[in-house]
Amino acid sequence: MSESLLLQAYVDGVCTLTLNRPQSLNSFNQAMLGELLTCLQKIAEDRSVRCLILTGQGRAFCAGQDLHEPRLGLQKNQTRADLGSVIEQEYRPLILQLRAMPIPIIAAVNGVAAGAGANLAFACDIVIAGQSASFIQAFAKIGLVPDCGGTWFLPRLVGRAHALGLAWFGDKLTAHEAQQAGLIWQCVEDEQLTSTALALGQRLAAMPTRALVATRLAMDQAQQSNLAEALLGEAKWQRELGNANDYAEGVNAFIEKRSPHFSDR
Ligand code: T3D
Repeated sequence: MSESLLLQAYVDGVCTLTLNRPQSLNSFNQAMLGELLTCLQKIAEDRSVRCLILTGQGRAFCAGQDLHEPRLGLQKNQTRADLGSVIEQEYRPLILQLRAMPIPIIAAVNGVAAGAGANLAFACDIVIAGQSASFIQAFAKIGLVPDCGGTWFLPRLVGRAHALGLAWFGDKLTAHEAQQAGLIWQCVEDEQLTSTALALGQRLAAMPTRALVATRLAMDQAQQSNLAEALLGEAKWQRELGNANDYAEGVNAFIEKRSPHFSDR
């Protein structure tokens, strides 16, 4: 029986998904792309899951597209795949699904994250990495532009000058450098990565999920708007959240000097 390309574990409302092609540094083949998308869609519907952690099996997080995959047609005399279609039909839905998840998402980057693998991590809400992890915008080295949202995420995370440098030179950025550059939230000891990710996941799972997700959406929308529009956007979110159970629960818990129990999603 073939082993699953995606391992799943559940603890206290936190789901951990582990990319499981360690022999190819968890690079994406068509099957793993499909499995990940389907799994995200199921998790989005599962109200018992309040936080998602994405990580990799073995010594890598994800090395991007599997460059050995026969369907790319890179062998002599083969017909080349239309990469535009691969991106449109497989990677784009995956990134959009991640960004639309109704729960917070943590990338626990356990090793090298290259190409689409790096930008998969940057599509997550909080990125933490083990000290021996690294990030590589590998695209220019093989004659491509950053995909999986790299052209959108990188300038927003580190500004145009840094983003272009990262994309053109494709140099390896250590986890520590990535943290210094503001690309990721936290760099931790390798041995602490799993426990830190789970602790953050449990903390987020106990928080008001709808407000966390609304914050992600409001920030993304504010990037496209002027201040007046952003203020209106905030009013729209507060109107909606102010009518939700979690707001009343949070305020009541404060007044009654007890821990809140949030349940909205
Ligand atoms: O193409 C499309 O459909 C469009 C979509 C594009 C999205 C993309 O992601 S483009 C970018 C693709 N990824 C890369 O270009 C990264 C290629 N890999 C590397 O540069 C290096 O492997 C790493 C920097 C990630 C790690 O280096 P290192 O020295 O630690 O390991 P290694 O020896 O290079 O690799 C170990 C094994 O993993 C090796 O297999 P082997 O020789 O032991 O049997 C290697 O072939 C395999 N591997 C690593 N990356 C990939 C891969 N196999 C398939 N695809 C990979 N991307």
